[in-house]
Amino acid sequence: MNAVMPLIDLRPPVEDMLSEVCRGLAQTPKRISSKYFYDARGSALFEQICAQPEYYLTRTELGILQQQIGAIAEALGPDVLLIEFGSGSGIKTERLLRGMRTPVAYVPIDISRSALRASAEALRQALPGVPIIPVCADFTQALSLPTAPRPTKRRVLFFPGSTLGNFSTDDALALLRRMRQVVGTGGAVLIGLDMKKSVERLEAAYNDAAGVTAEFTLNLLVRLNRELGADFAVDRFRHRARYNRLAGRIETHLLSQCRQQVSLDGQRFEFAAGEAMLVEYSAKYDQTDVERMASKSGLAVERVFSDAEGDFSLQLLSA
Ligand code: AVI
Repeated sequence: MNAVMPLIDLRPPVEDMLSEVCRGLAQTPKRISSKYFYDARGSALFEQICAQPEYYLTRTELGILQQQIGAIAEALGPDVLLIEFGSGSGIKTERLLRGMRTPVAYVPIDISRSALRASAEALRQALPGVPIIPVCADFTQALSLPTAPRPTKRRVLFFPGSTLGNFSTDDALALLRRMRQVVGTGGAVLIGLDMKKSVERLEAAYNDAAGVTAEFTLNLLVRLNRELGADFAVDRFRHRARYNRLAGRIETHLLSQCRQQVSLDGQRFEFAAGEAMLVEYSAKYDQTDVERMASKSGLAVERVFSDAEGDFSLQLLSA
Protein backbone atom coordinates (compact mmCIF):
# COMPACT_ATOMS: atom_id res chain seq x y z
CA MET A 1 0.00 0.00 0.00
CA ASN A 2 1.25 3.42 -0.91
CA ALA A 3 0.08 6.30 1.26
CA VAL A 4 0.83 9.87 2.20
CA MET A 5 -0.51 10.24 5.74
CA PRO A 6 -2.22 13.57 6.54
CA LEU A 7 0.35 16.31 7.11
CA ILE A 8 1.19 16.72 10.80
CA ASP A 9 1.19 20.46 11.43
CA LEU A 10 3.27 21.61 14.41
CA ARG A 11 2.49 25.22 13.38
CA PRO A 12 6.00 26.68 13.18
CA PRO A 13 6.18 30.49 13.63
CA VAL A 14 6.10 32.40 10.34
CA GLU A 15 9.58 33.54 9.38
CA ASP A 16 10.04 37.31 9.56
CA MET A 17 12.18 37.88 6.48
CA LEU A 18 11.84 41.68 6.60
CA SER A 19 13.18 42.17 10.11
CA GLU A 20 15.91 39.56 9.63
CA VAL A 21 17.13 41.20 6.41
CA CYS A 22 17.03 44.70 7.99
CA ARG A 23 19.04 43.43 10.95
CA GLY A 24 21.65 41.91 8.61
CA LEU A 25 21.94 45.10 6.55
CA ALA A 26 22.54 47.11 9.75
CA GLN A 27 25.46 44.86 10.76
CA THR A 28 29.12 45.42 9.95
CA PRO A 29 29.99 43.62 7.75
CA LYS A 30 26.52 43.40 6.20
CA ARG A 31 25.07 39.94 5.78
CA ILE A 32 21.95 38.22 4.50
CA SER A 33 21.23 34.53 5.08
CA SER A 34 21.59 32.17 2.09
CA LYS A 35 18.28 30.58 3.10
CA TYR A 36 16.61 33.46 1.22
CA PHE A 37 18.15 32.35 -2.11
CA TYR A 38 15.39 29.82 -2.69
CA ASP A 39 12.36 31.53 -4.16
CA ALA A 40 10.97 29.84 -7.31
CA ARG A 41 13.63 31.42 -9.56
CA GLY A 42 16.42 30.70 -7.05
CA SER A 43 15.38 27.05 -6.76
CA ALA A 44 15.31 26.72 -10.57
CA LEU A 45 18.76 28.33 -10.81
CA PHE A 46 20.08 25.97 -8.14
CA GLU A 47 18.90 23.04 -10.28
CA GLN A 48 20.86 24.56 -13.18
CA ILE A 49 23.96 24.97 -10.98
CA CYS A 50 23.80 21.25 -10.20
CA ALA A 51 24.10 20.53 -13.94
CA GLN A 52 27.14 22.80 -14.50
CA PRO A 53 30.38 20.96 -15.33
CA GLU A 54 32.29 22.74 -12.53
CA TYR A 55 29.71 21.92 -9.81
CA TYR A 56 30.68 18.31 -9.10
CA LEU A 57 28.85 18.01 -5.74
CA THR A 58 25.40 16.78 -6.80
CA ARG A 59 26.50 14.33 -9.45
CA THR A 60 29.23 12.89 -7.21
CA GLU A 61 26.81 12.37 -4.32
CA LEU A 62 24.27 10.77 -6.66
CA GLY A 63 27.02 8.50 -8.01
CA ILE A 64 27.88 7.34 -4.47
CA LEU A 65 24.19 6.68 -3.77
CA GLN A 66 23.87 4.71 -6.98
CA GLN A 67 27.07 2.68 -6.88
CA GLN A 68 27.20 1.97 -3.15
CA ILE A 69 23.52 1.70 -2.33
CA GLY A 70 23.88 -1.99 -1.39
CA ALA A 71 26.56 -1.24 1.21
CA ILE A 72 24.69 1.85 2.44
CA ALA A 73 21.43 -0.09 2.88
CA GLU A 74 23.32 -2.89 4.63
CA ALA A 75 24.90 -0.40 7.05
CA LEU A 76 21.51 1.19 7.84
CA GLY A 77 19.88 -2.19 8.43
CA PRO A 78 16.23 -3.27 8.06
CA ASP A 79 13.08 -1.58 9.42
CA VAL A 80 14.46 1.95 9.48
CA LEU A 81 12.33 5.06 9.98
CA LEU A 82 13.91 7.51 7.54
CA ILE A 83 13.66 11.18 8.53
CA GLU A 84 14.73 14.15 6.44
CA PHE A 85 15.26 17.77 7.49
CA GLY A 86 13.88 19.65 4.50
CA SER A 87 11.11 18.48 2.23
CA GLY A 88 13.07 15.81 0.48
CA SER A 89 15.81 15.95 -2.08
CA GLY A 90 13.88 14.24 -4.86
CA ILE A 91 16.03 11.77 -6.67
CA LYS A 92 18.49 11.31 -3.74
CA THR A 93 15.73 10.39 -1.28
CA GLU A 94 14.11 8.15 -3.86
CA ARG A 95 17.38 6.38 -4.59
CA LEU A 96 18.04 5.80 -0.90
CA LEU A 97 14.53 4.58 -0.07
CA ARG A 98 14.49 2.28 -3.10
CA GLY A 99 17.70 0.63 -1.94
CA MET A 100 16.78 0.33 1.74
CA ARG A 101 15.59 -2.95 3.19
CA THR A 102 11.97 -2.69 4.37
CA PRO A 103 11.86 1.01 5.40
CA VAL A 104 9.11 1.56 7.99
CA ALA A 105 8.17 5.05 6.75
CA TYR A 106 9.62 8.27 5.43
CA VAL A 107 9.20 11.45 7.54
CA PRO A 108 10.14 14.72 5.77
CA ILE A 109 10.18 17.74 8.12
CA ASP A 110 9.90 21.21 6.60
CA ILE A 111 8.68 24.67 7.56
CA SER A 112 6.97 25.04 4.15
CA ARG A 113 3.61 23.24 3.87
CA SER A 114 3.48 23.66 0.08
CA ALA A 115 6.99 22.24 -0.46
CA LEU A 116 6.15 19.31 1.85
CA ARG A 117 2.91 18.53 0.05
CA ALA A 118 4.50 18.69 -3.40
CA SER A 119 7.49 16.51 -2.55
CA ALA A 120 5.41 13.96 -0.58
CA GLU A 121 3.08 13.59 -3.56
CA ALA A 122 5.99 13.18 -6.01
CA LEU A 123 7.56 10.53 -3.79
CA ARG A 124 4.25 8.73 -3.32
CA GLN A 125 3.97 8.28 -7.06
CA ALA A 126 7.58 7.12 -7.41
CA LEU A 127 7.71 4.72 -4.48
CA PRO A 128 4.92 2.27 -3.96
CA GLY A 129 4.90 0.70 -0.54
CA VAL A 130 6.61 3.35 1.58
CA PRO A 131 4.30 5.25 3.97
CA ILE A 132 5.10 8.97 3.96
CA ILE A 133 4.39 11.08 7.07
CA PRO A 134 5.06 14.77 6.32
CA VAL A 135 5.63 17.01 9.35
CA CYS A 136 5.37 20.79 9.08
CA ALA A 137 7.80 22.14 11.69
CA ASP A 138 10.92 24.22 12.19
CA PHE A 139 13.61 21.55 12.48
CA THR A 140 15.98 23.92 14.27
CA GLN A 141 13.60 23.80 17.26
CA ALA A 142 12.74 20.89 19.57
CA LEU A 143 10.19 18.52 18.03
CA SER A 144 8.77 15.09 18.68
CA LEU A 145 8.20 12.60 15.91
CA PRO A 146 4.89 10.96 14.98
CA THR A 147 4.30 7.35 15.95
CA ALA A 148 5.64 4.96 13.32
CA PRO A 149 3.13 2.68 11.55
CA ARG A 150 5.04 -0.42 12.70
CA PRO A 151 7.96 -1.31 14.99
CA THR A 152 11.18 0.47 14.04
CA LYS A 153 14.72 -0.88 14.52
CA ARG A 154 16.47 2.41 13.97
CA ARG A 155 15.75 6.05 13.21
CA VAL A 156 18.02 7.46 10.51
CA LEU A 157 18.10 11.12 9.54
CA PHE A 158 19.18 11.81 5.94
CA PHE A 159 20.77 15.23 5.29
CA PRO A 160 22.38 15.18 1.83
CA GLY A 161 23.84 17.85 -0.45
CA SER A 162 26.45 19.30 1.94
CA THR A 163 23.69 21.63 3.12
CA LEU A 164 25.34 21.55 6.57
CA GLY A 165 28.12 23.61 4.97
CA ASN A 166 25.72 26.53 4.50
CA PHE A 167 25.49 26.96 8.30
CA SER A 168 28.02 28.80 10.47
CA THR A 169 30.23 26.50 12.56
CA ASP A 170 28.14 27.06 15.69
CA ASP A 171 24.81 26.65 13.90
CA ALA A 172 26.05 23.47 12.19
CA LEU A 173 26.95 22.00 15.59
CA ALA A 174 23.57 23.02 17.01
CA LEU A 175 21.86 21.34 14.05
CA LEU A 176 23.88 18.12 14.46
CA ARG A 177 22.93 18.07 18.16
CA ARG A 178 19.28 18.52 17.20
CA MET A 179 19.62 15.58 14.76
CA ARG A 180 21.19 13.49 17.52
CA GLN A 181 18.20 14.27 19.72
CA VAL A 182 15.67 13.41 17.00
CA VAL A 183 17.19 9.99 16.15
CA GLY A 184 17.84 9.06 19.80
CA THR A 185 20.38 6.58 21.15
CA GLY A 186 21.06 3.82 18.62
CA GLY A 187 19.86 6.01 15.76
CA ALA A 188 22.05 7.54 13.06
CA VAL A 189 22.52 10.48 10.74
CA LEU A 190 23.45 9.93 7.07
CA ILE A 191 24.94 13.22 5.98
CA GLY A 192 26.40 14.34 2.65
CA LEU A 193 29.53 16.49 3.02
CA ASP A 194 31.76 18.12 0.43
CA MET A 195 35.42 17.37 1.10
CA LYS A 196 38.44 19.71 0.98
CA LYS A 197 40.31 19.75 -2.34
CA SER A 198 42.32 22.16 -4.47
CA VAL A 199 41.33 25.81 -4.19
CA GLU A 200 41.09 25.94 -8.01
CA ARG A 201 38.41 23.25 -8.15
CA LEU A 202 36.51 24.65 -5.19
CA GLU A 203 36.47 28.18 -6.53
CA ALA A 204 35.53 26.99 -10.04
CA ALA A 205 32.51 25.16 -8.59
CA TYR A 206 31.16 28.47 -7.23
CA ASN A 207 32.20 30.60 -10.23
CA ASP A 208 30.91 28.54 -13.17
CA ALA A 209 31.86 29.82 -16.62
CA ALA A 210 28.22 30.10 -17.73
CA GLY A 211 27.55 32.56 -14.88
CA VAL A 212 24.64 30.58 -13.40
CA THR A 213 25.95 30.85 -9.82
CA ALA A 214 26.41 34.61 -10.21
CA GLU A 215 22.81 34.90 -11.39
CA PHE A 216 21.67 32.71 -8.47
CA THR A 217 23.43 34.97 -5.97
CA LEU A 218 22.15 38.21 -7.53
CA ASN A 219 18.62 36.80 -7.64
CA LEU A 220 18.60 37.33 -3.86
CA LEU A 221 18.45 41.09 -4.49
CA VAL A 222 15.72 40.65 -7.13
CA ARG A 223 13.71 38.74 -4.52
CA LEU A 224 14.22 41.39 -1.81
CA ASN A 225 13.06 44.09 -4.26
CA ARG A 226 9.95 42.14 -5.24
CA GLU A 227 8.92 40.67 -1.89
CA LEU A 228 10.06 43.35 0.57
CA GLY A 229 9.91 46.47 -1.62
CA ALA A 230 13.68 47.13 -1.42
CA ASP A 231 15.32 49.15 -4.20
CA PHE A 232 18.63 47.34 -4.81
CA ALA A 233 20.11 48.35 -8.19
CA VAL A 234 20.95 44.73 -9.06
CA ASP A 235 23.39 45.66 -11.86
CA ARG A 236 25.47 47.66 -9.37
CA PHE A 237 26.40 44.52 -7.44
CA ARG A 238 28.73 41.68 -8.41
CA HIS A 239 29.00 38.04 -7.27
CA ARG A 240 32.29 36.94 -5.66
CA ALA A 241 33.00 33.45 -4.28
CA ARG A 242 36.40 32.78 -2.72
CA TYR A 243 37.84 29.97 -0.63
CA ASN A 244 38.88 31.00 2.89
CA ARG A 245 41.60 28.47 3.74
CA LEU A 246 41.67 29.25 7.43
CA ALA A 247 37.92 28.82 7.86
CA GLY A 248 37.78 25.92 5.34
CA ARG A 249 34.88 27.34 3.39
CA ILE A 250 33.79 29.11 0.24
CA GLU A 251 32.52 32.54 1.23
CA THR A 252 30.18 34.20 -1.22
CA HIS A 253 29.75 37.95 -1.15
CA LEU A 254 27.84 40.51 -3.17
CA LEU A 255 30.19 43.42 -3.90
CA SER A 256 28.86 46.93 -4.25
CA GLN A 257 30.30 48.33 -7.50
CA CYS A 258 30.01 51.95 -6.39
CA ARG A 259 29.01 54.06 -3.43
CA GLN A 260 25.23 53.72 -3.18
CA GLN A 261 22.21 53.71 -0.91
CA VAL A 262 19.48 51.12 -0.61
CA SER A 263 16.07 51.77 0.98
CA LEU A 264 14.12 49.11 2.77
CA ASP A 265 11.17 49.47 5.13
CA GLY A 266 11.71 53.23 5.49
CA GLN A 267 15.40 52.78 6.36
CA ARG A 268 18.44 53.70 4.25
CA PHE A 269 21.50 51.49 4.08
CA GLU A 270 24.79 52.92 2.78
CA PHE A 271 27.16 50.80 0.71
CA ALA A 272 30.73 51.98 0.11
CA ALA A 273 32.34 51.32 -3.30
CA GLY A 274 33.78 47.78 -3.12
CA GLU A 275 31.91 46.93 0.10
CA ALA A 276 31.28 43.18 0.46
CA MET A 277 28.02 41.80 1.86
CA LEU A 278 28.25 38.17 3.02
CA VAL A 279 25.50 35.97 1.56
CA GLU A 280 26.70 32.37 1.86
CA TYR A 281 29.12 29.97 3.50
CA SER A 282 29.78 26.59 1.87
CA ALA A 283 32.04 24.74 4.31
CA LYS A 284 34.39 21.97 3.14
CA TYR A 285 35.63 19.17 5.39
CA ASP A 286 38.38 16.63 5.88
CA GLN A 287 37.83 13.46 7.88
CA THR A 288 39.36 15.03 11.01
CA ASP A 289 36.88 17.93 10.77
CA VAL A 290 34.02 15.43 10.48
CA GLU A 291 35.21 13.39 13.47
CA ARG A 292 35.62 16.52 15.59
CA MET A 293 32.18 17.87 14.66
CA ALA A 294 30.55 14.48 15.25
CA SER A 295 32.07 14.00 18.69
CA LYS A 296 31.12 17.56 19.73
CA SER A 297 27.51 16.69 18.92
CA GLY A 298 27.30 13.29 20.60
CA LEU A 299 27.76 11.33 17.35
CA ALA A 300 30.46 8.96 16.12
CA VAL A 301 31.57 8.14 12.57
CA GLU A 302 30.29 4.61 11.85
CA ARG A 303 30.95 4.35 8.08
CA VAL A 304 32.15 6.62 5.29
CA PHE A 305 31.00 6.20 1.70
CA SER A 306 32.90 8.28 -0.84
CA ASP A 307 33.76 8.41 -4.53
CA ALA A 308 37.14 7.10 -5.76
CA GLU A 309 38.70 10.62 -5.76
CA GLY A 310 37.41 11.41 -2.26
CA ASP A 311 35.66 14.54 -3.54
CA PHE A 312 32.43 14.01 -1.63
CA SER A 313 31.31 11.73 1.17
CA LEU A 314 28.21 10.30 2.73
CA GLN A 315 28.99 9.87 6.41
CA LEU A 316 26.99 7.56 8.61
CA LEU A 317 27.20 9.04 12.11
CA SER A 318 25.74 6.98 14.89
CA ALA A 319 24.13 8.33 18.01
C1 AVI B 1 22.66 23.97 -1.23
N1 AVI B 1 24.11 24.18 -1.00
C2 AVI B 1 24.73 23.02 -0.40
C3 AVI B 1 24.84 24.70 -2.17
C4 AVI B 1 26.35 24.84 -1.86
O1 AVI B 1 27.15 24.24 -2.56
O2 AVI B 1 26.69 25.51 -0.89
C5 AVI B 1 24.28 26.04 -2.61
C6 AVI B 1 25.09 26.70 -3.69
N2 AVI B 1 25.54 27.93 -3.64
C7 AVI B 1 26.20 28.20 -4.75
N3 AVI B 1 26.26 27.10 -5.48
C8 AVI B 1 25.54 26.15 -4.85
